[in-house]
Amino acid sequence: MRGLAAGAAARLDTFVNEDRIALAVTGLSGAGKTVFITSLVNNLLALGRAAGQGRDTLPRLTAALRGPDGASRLRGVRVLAHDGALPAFDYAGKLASLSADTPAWPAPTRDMARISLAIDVERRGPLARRLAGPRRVRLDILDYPGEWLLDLPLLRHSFAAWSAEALALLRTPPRAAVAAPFLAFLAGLNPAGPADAVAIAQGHALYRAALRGCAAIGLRYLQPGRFLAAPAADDPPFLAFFPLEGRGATAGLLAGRFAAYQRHVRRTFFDTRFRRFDRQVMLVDLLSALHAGRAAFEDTARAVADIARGLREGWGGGLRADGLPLAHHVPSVLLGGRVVPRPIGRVAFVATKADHVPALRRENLRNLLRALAAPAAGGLAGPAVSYHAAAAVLATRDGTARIAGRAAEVVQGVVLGEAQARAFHVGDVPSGLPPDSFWSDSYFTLPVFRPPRIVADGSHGIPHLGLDIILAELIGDRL
Ligand SMILES: Nc1nc2c(ncn2[C@@H]2O[C@H](COP(=O)(O)OP(=O)(O)OP(=O)(O)O)[C@@H](O)[C@H]2O)c(=O)[nH]1
Ligand SMILES: [Mg+2]
Repeated sequence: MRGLAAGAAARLDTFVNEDRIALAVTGLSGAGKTVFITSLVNNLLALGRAAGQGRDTLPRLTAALRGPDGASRLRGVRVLAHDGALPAFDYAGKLASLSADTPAWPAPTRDMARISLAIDVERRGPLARRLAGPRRVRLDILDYPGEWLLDLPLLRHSFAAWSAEALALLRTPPRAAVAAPFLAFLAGLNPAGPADAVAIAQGHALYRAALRGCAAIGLRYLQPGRFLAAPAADDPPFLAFFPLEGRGATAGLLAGRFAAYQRHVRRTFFDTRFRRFDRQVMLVDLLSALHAGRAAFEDTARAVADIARGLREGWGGGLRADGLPLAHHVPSVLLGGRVVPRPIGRVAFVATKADHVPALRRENLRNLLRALAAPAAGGLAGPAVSYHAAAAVLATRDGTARIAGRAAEVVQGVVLGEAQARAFHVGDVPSGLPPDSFWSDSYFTLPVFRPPRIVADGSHGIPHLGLDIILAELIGDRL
């Protein structure tokens, strides 16, 4: 009896005092997800450790955490033990490489990973404080590849419509040159002929090679995203498709595989994982896209717009009409703990690595991102969408230098492998879709800077630009 009462009291305590925020961090490969999460965790831990005693690593979040008396309501932050349901985000390993004697950026990651923090906060009002204990907010942070999101728009299409769109793109430069072997294969294939397993396997391999070739020249709008990874031994047979126009046995077979793939994506990603997020960060490396040239930039723009649209339709439930019986809904192992599905409440689009450009250009960068994403994401009832230009790890200082006889705003940083800081004027950042003339001045450079010195024990936080504003915007309301 007493046990039952204790159990009920514990459940009541959990219900009243615990909250859970599921924050998904995504972006195409190299966008800066791993660095972003490492810095975010490090700065939250440093802030929690200081508990109002001065080391304010995230000023705007601190402001959101201020109680009516002006004092910080933050009582502590710690990393929760991993529950093993998903690969753990290797925070210690990433921090070790950033804070090593010779600091290095963490290596690229491929899989999704999760880290959970416990944030203890005092309640806002004096009455609430008297009636209930401090709140425990569990922040689950998930790192997942944006390439998966690029598959969401694919769910909207029939095989014929997808094929027509994909092939029209592949036949356009610069894709056409990279995809030449696949296009030649298609030219020799009779869609009305019998479905030949060997030819279909060859077509699939060539299509995959074409997508990877496109990725190698900086293109980003590549579907399905899963084809960019090396083929795995346990790939299901329905994955082996490629776009094909026309009717016939081969086209029919490929359409069947395409439909099976759509069901698979819906079931494994959309219906289970995707629905559990309630806050979303979408990181975009616009500077690298500008650096890679017009075709790569336009491809990134298309990817951003499509992802924004996919997220929006996810928010609105527009893609969920799969009609699968309940038994097909795999229980979520993704975020662990109590899973209470709720719609995504807030989304932050972030242009990353903004420490490559001085302050004025950062504003342009933010506006450029807004111009790319807002037409697809904005103007909706539903989630609050914000736009940012940020650097999760600040590797430069702003400065001025004389360039061609005139004072110019620059950033000063040490290029990886060099010893001395140098001034960089990487190029202009357009504040909206770049005009044609932008692409004729090909002087946009993008050095890889050495990460700053970071105190390994995590007590000082990691210098950043704007991480606090993003956090305040995304989770401030729930703390
Ligand atoms: N200067 C600077 N460089 C950054 C910053 N964030 C990321 N970078 C650079 O971008 C590279 C990629 O960052 P990651 O965090 O590994 O990117 P990711 O999205 O996790 O990439 P994948 O794991 O390959 O998908 C890093 O190795 C750094 O060179 C930043 O805030 N400032
Ligand atoms: Mg990564």
